[in-house]
Amino acid sequence: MKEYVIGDIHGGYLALKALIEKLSLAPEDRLIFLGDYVDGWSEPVETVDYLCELKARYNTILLMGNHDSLALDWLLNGTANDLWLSHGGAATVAAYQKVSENKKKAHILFYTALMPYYLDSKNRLFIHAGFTNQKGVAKEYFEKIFYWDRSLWESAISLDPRIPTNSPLYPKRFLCYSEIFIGHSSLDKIGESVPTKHANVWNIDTGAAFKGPLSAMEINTKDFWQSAAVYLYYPHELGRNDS
Ligand SMILES: [Mn+2]
Repeated sequence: MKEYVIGDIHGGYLALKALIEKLSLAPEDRLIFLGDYVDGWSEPVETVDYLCELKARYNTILLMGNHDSLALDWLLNGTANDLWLSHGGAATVAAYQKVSENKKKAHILFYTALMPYYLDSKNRLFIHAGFTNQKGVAKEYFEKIFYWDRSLWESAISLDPRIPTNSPLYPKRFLCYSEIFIGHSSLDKIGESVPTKHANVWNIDTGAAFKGPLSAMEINTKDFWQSAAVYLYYPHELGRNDS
């Protein structure tokens, strides 16, 4: 059985499809999606439909991203602030204006069922953004931290690699889990274009919303696969490069 973790998609359905085809999945394989399925490219609806198909065919874990949370809020309550609209939300609003009420209802069920995090039997944590509590996710007070936090990744990339794990200077929250897999903080911001590890934190977000590809990594072997840069599938669009 292979276990794949997949980074932030941001409405880039064509890239997701190309990536999944590269994996040549077997029926027993597991897929773990880190969230941010929407907000960016023009196909959030197709993306969610395809994720539902994958969920029906494979052992699939789907986590909540901050953009999915914002889209759900808009679908349920009509809440659309300017910041969300300018960070990809406008593409999501435009796409949902073309679909039936029944489809919207089905997608509301999809978003509502997304998990805040996933912890596997080997104490590996999967979470969209991060957490702040030194004792781990179960002790976190605010659920939204799980899909908005950037401090976990910031402390991982700024950690001096000479500091041993038993030092009082080593961030205690990293020690809660054998490995932590996140998206949310696009790797192109630190000049990387492939899944990247700092401390025991693996970041799989290779910037699909911007100029990067979409990535999948097999969590045991750390082999990875990528689509082409997502903007190449949407040559007439800007994605989130306009914001
Ligand atoms: Mn995010």
